[in-house]
Amino acid sequence: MTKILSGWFSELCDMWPGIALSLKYKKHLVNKQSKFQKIDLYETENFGKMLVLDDIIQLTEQDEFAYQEMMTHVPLFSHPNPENVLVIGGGDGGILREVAKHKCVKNIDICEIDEEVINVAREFIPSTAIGFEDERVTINIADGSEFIKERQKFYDVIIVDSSDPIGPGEALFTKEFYSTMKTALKCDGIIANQAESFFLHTDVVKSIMTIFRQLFPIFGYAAIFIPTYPGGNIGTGLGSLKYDVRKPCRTPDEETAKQLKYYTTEVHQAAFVLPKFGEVIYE
Ligand code: 4ZY
Repeated sequence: MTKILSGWFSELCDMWPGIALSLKYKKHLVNKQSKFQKIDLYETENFGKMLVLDDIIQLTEQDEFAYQEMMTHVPLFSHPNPENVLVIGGGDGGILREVAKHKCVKNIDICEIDEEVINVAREFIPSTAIGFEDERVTINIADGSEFIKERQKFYDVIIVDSSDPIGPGEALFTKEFYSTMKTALKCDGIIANQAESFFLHTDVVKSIMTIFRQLFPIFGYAAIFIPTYPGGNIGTGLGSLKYDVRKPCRTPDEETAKQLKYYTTEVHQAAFVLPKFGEVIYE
């Protein structure tokens, strides 16, 4: 763990050189090494529990809703009748919690490579781990690319909740990976991924959009505001075989709308509108 000040966690990473977000914490509750990565969990002063993998913040209880809602509801409300949904990664359970809000969904598979992340979430972050409790969820501890070999043309929506393209996460940002994922989508399927910040990681986002342009007739990037990700923003990349991901074709019912804190039909559409300089990701 890298610390600048005692009692503060500082996120130093070569992907965002010279800038580091720091959070003050009360307790360092978990510090373990799994087969795949270092797992830390903090009780912060102001952002609730914070999950950190290999020294990179994965979520805080205070603002995780922004990422989980947008990663989930942008692809799902763009599809008229999503029944089979796959989440790759997402071991904290937050995306599952959001997918489960769609009553039309019949089957939710999660494919997480590191069981220890699920165990830590279940023990310490019940607000996201509640996603595992939905009876439509099946947990698969496996490599995503291997898992989908037996699920060809099966999914309506695939959500890739990855960490950053450094170390093990790098494979989840390649054309090879998305070509493989495409084979598991139905002919009108939609894929969404963690697509980094258009502000800080323009080249990474541009590369994702280039891959999606080559594989999907419809594609785009929706920006998300979130204080505890690098630069205070992140985005989801969308690739779609049929439906226009920029215009939702369903809307949250009254009960679901009450549970949502970030996503609205208006936010869905507005998230695709980038500042002028951001449009470079489509060049
Ligand atoms: N899995 C979400 C996530 C996104 C970005 C970063 C870390 C985690 N940096």
